[in-house]
Amino acid sequence: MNYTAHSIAVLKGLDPVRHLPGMYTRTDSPLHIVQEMIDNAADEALAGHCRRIQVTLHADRSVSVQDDGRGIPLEIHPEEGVPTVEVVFTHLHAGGKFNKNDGDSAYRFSGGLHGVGVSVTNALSSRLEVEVIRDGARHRIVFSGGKVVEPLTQTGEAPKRQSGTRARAWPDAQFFDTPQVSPVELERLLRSKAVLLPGLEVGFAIEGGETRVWRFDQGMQQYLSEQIQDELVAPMFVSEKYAAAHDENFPQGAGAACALCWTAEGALARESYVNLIPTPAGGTHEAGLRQAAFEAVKNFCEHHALIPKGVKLAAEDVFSRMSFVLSAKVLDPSFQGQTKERLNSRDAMPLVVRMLRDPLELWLTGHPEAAKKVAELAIRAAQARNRAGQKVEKRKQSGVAILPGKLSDCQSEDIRRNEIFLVEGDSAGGSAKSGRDKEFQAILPLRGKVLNTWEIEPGSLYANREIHDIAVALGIDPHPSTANDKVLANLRYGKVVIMTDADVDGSHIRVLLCTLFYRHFPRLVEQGHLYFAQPPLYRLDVPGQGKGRPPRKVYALDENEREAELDKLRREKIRTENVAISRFKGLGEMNPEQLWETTMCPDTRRLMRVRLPPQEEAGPVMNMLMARSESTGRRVWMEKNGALVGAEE
Ligand code: 0RA
Repeated sequence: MNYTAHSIAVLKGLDPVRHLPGMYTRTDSPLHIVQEMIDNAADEALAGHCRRIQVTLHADRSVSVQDDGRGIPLEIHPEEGVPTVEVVFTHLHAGGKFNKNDGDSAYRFSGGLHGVGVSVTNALSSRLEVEVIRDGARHRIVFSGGKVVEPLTQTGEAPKRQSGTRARAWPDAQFFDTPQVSPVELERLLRSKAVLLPGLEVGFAIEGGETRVWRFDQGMQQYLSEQIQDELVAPMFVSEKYAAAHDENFPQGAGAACALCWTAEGALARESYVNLIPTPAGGTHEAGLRQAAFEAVKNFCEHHALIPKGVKLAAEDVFSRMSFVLSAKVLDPSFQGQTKERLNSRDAMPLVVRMLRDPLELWLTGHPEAAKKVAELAIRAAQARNRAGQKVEKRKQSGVAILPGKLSDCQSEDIRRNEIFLVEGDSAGGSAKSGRDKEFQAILPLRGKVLNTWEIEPGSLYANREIHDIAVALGIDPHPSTANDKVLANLRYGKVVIMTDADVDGSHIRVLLCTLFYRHFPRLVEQGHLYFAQPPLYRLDVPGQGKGRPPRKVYALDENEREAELDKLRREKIRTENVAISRFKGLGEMNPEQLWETTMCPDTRRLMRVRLPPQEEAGPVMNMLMARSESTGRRVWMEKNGALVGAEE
């Protein structure tokens, strides 16, 4: 454990959790604090010590979770001077203390929605009882509101070989929107644990009601077969692969398991997990699966010359009829979205690609007849997509003037999918041009500062070359805010992305572009077509680590991410004193591949969509910011607030 005195002081008590529960868990229902208890038991199963987990929803709304694992350790904790079981339930982050740094420990990949552990459950419960059986005895400790009310005592004998833990929590209704744990959600969660831990028996009982037991000896393969009603195009593919010690790119044990299949029709079944935690909103691991499947099928098609002339396969063509269960193991996963149900750890994408692409390609090659059926399905999807694209192509060409010379346009005709990046400066424009996917991404480099158009008459806008080029590239004309959506009929890109440096000049250009769109192309913003790219703020230069581990660069979006990345490096036993951290100055500092991966690739970038507040609120603020007569004080405001308020993609 590498806790400094400072972090112990900060992390110790549970009062902060009771003060601001929303910072530590979801508070819509107690499900998530119950989930923490279940995750603990599941982690014990993951470590191979537990065969059965029993969960009971009691009539008084308390929930108990029982496992036959080793039993939470009881010995006095060397630093805290109280029994370890007490530490587990009373210290934030205690979950991380189970040897997360030890390369062999299964707990390295343990879940915990926010990694805060079961102490949060305790803090938000009016009562919590824990019984531990181990070393031939039964023991019990009881808490209330996170504080010990009955210290650890031995309550009886037990057979020598018996062991396990039972925790029963009474979630405190005052912290939750509803006091009730939804049995349906609980069931789904428990079933998923059984799916992901083959052979584990998971029981669920509602006191005075029904009981259920799940057990999947064939794990996700069995589960996926049960979910799919329709005929498979090819037999199911199943694979599991994890990084070995001293892997060049990934920490030991990181990797993925999956079962996948294709059906020509009917409902799809898609589920993904990270460290056994459900990710209903997908994320970077699913993006990796999609990429892996795409590359494997595409390579197979190319080797067998299956693709008809004029057809170009896209990832979506391969993915759209694919059902899967994906279980990724990622060190220190980070989640995104209001409900934290989407994985956004950047390295999960290349990780899953690495672990699944080659096995799938090998499998396709080994089952050529089945693989050809999959290929045909994807090719048909591509042809259908191309037909749909041709309809809009007409639109794309009609009435558009000659495109500006410095525009590097994309190839696709699929307007909804196409994107244009408005890039500050020619050098960044050059990187973006080589880094992009020219299939659907266009680049328009902008030279210097854009004109402040707040007080420019619509009629004289085009006198400015830059603005003329932007309008022509986008295929739309300036319009008043009262215009209807027909003014967007010839829009050539579904996403218009402003990509500027993360410095003062960059944010100034961002503001000027926002002003242009807000004032003169309001329907574009209203319809949600305008975005900001978010280039990373920090670069970490990690020196080479001896045999086979070359130096590498890691990017972090902000301070939080920077600290999380440093943590991860420490876990990989890399001395972070030798990691040079630089604050990023401009897009031009990144090479094209890095720019692609961090800022442009749809699966790994962070885009922010620009949203419009109602006109009557935004108007006066914009005037304050942009009118010539209002110059004082606004530069400061702009540097602080950037531009219009955005929300994540
Ligand atoms: C770390 C070490 C050991 C047990 C556990 C964790 C453990 C935690 C929980 C939480 C719920 N059920 C659990 N079961 C086990 C045991 C280490 C040892 O005995 O050597």
